[in-house]
Amino acid sequence: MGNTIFSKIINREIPADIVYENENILAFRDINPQAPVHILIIPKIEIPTVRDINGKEHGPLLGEMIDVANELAKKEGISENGFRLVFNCGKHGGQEVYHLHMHLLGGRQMKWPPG
Ligand code: DGP
Repeated sequence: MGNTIFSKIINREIPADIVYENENILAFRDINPQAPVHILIIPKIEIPTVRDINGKEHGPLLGEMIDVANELAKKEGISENGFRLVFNCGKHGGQEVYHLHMHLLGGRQMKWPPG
């Protein structure tokens, strides 16, 4: 089961710096960090993109992903100054890995608009 590099991380087939895990969610540090704190929060079930999300079905899971982001932001000391949560979706969204993931970025001033 699992076609992406993130499935391999979930299955411990390749290593990652895992910072959080429960039965539904895994969080680990991005291999190519774009900020002092850059963590990827992923569901363990395979959902390729935001396009595949159905609010009714996946709402609780997405809520849990945000709870994890808030918990990790506090733990990493970036909650008070703020942070950014990003889902890249598809080609124009800049998505590289087709296993749903939320980027938690913080520890520096973010710019807008994004590149
Ligand atoms: P996106 O462009 O939204 O699909 O972001 C994918 C992110 O995944 C990108 O920031 C780099 C990260 N990444 C890719 N491969 C690995 C890996 O093997 N390990 C870790 N920790 N991160 C990875």
